[in-house]
Amino acid sequence: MTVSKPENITSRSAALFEEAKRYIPGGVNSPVRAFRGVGGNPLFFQGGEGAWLTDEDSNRYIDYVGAWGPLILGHRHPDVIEALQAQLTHGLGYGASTEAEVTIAKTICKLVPSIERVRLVTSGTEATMSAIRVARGYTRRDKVVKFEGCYHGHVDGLLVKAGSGALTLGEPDSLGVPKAYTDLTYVLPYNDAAALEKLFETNGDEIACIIVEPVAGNMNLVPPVPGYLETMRELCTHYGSVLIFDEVMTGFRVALGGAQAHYNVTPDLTALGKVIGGGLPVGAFGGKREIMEMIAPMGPVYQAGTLAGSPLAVAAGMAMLNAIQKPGFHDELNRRSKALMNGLQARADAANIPFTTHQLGGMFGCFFSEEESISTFEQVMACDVERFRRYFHLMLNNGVYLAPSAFEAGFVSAAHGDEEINKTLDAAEIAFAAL
Ligand code: KE4
Repeated sequence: MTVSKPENITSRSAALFEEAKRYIPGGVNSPVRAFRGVGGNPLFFQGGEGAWLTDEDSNRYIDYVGAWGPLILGHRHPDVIEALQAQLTHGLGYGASTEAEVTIAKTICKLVPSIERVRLVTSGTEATMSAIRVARGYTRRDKVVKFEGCYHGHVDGLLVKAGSGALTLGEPDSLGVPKAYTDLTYVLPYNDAAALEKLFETNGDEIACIIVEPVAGNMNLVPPVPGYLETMRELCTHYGSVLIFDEVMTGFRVALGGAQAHYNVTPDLTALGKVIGGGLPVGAFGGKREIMEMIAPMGPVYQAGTLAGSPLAVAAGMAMLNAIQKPGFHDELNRRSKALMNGLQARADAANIPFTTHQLGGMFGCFFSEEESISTFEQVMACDVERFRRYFHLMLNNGVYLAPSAFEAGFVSAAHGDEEINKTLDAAEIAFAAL
């Protein structure tokens, strides 16, 4: 595509961004890509290989976004490419069932035992939206509990104090969402068990469900404090509410069985996405058979999707799920992520930069903060976002592509080897010295 390059444009990415803004709101198809959280023009990428991305000006970067989590094997893993090429010889999709859908459903139920029945959709948003609808249908209740800083996709009733792009834009509440919807949504502080107990004492019998990121990854990375998830489980069991773990990001990433396996807390429903699509559009929601059988065509809760279970997307997802089941996969991913965090911490300390890290499996979070650890939305919001912005661009200029927002987690893939980790730490040493 030839894009006219006005005089003052210094790069092809910038030229493409100017062109994009003439046709796409903000020039992007998802807000966080616009670099509003870090300033400057967004990069446009021409391709990726392993742990590396190449932008439209042929600059190469070590990629810690990984398409926001799906690419746990890195870009263009041979198993995924091969699976896609094989499916292409049969077709792109039929709007009818295929054997591959049975295979991936069986695999998800095997790897996440709390999931007895699962329905595929085409995004994480659809997964969480559908899980909430079936929880409301099952309990015949309307109220939903979510947490400040947690993001579950752009579901109308959940865009209140959302994380991720909504937080990055500094407008946690979204216009266009009727007040009537958000009147049904309680928003509580994350990691505050007392506030949750208090709400259930007064309103437990009207609460259809809790939806939670069992490890918050959309206000940067904030793990649950000990006992927090267990409290949710006890309250939902006692009051007959449905506990929904939104594992769109944590699923298959913090552990093979997700955060629910890591913390040994069993939700009633789970939302999945990202990794299960191998980089193509797949989401899923599933859980207890008695709840999931409320869904059409078996039950009265309607849910549907033209491209649900797309053979191409399922082929990519299955290739990825097979690869991550190899013995030691997650131990090695955890080791590499830990090595990266330890290295960053050591270099920040050496440069006397207040810096805090969290890491779990192939996910990590870095904060410019004096705090030993970060466990609340308030602590996240008190971090030095301006310093993060400078850090982001210093790292970018040294060939490392981090999430363009202080409110996002980072992702390590199996393709991030010693070379990539060491180059990242070298870039960080330069960056910390300049902060
Ligand atoms: P999608 O509808 O974007 O596929 O998934 C929504 C979603 C649901 N739940 C969790 C825990 C999520 O993290 C997400 C989406 N994650 C963001 C990144 N933090 C997607 C990036 C974007 O919005 O462009």
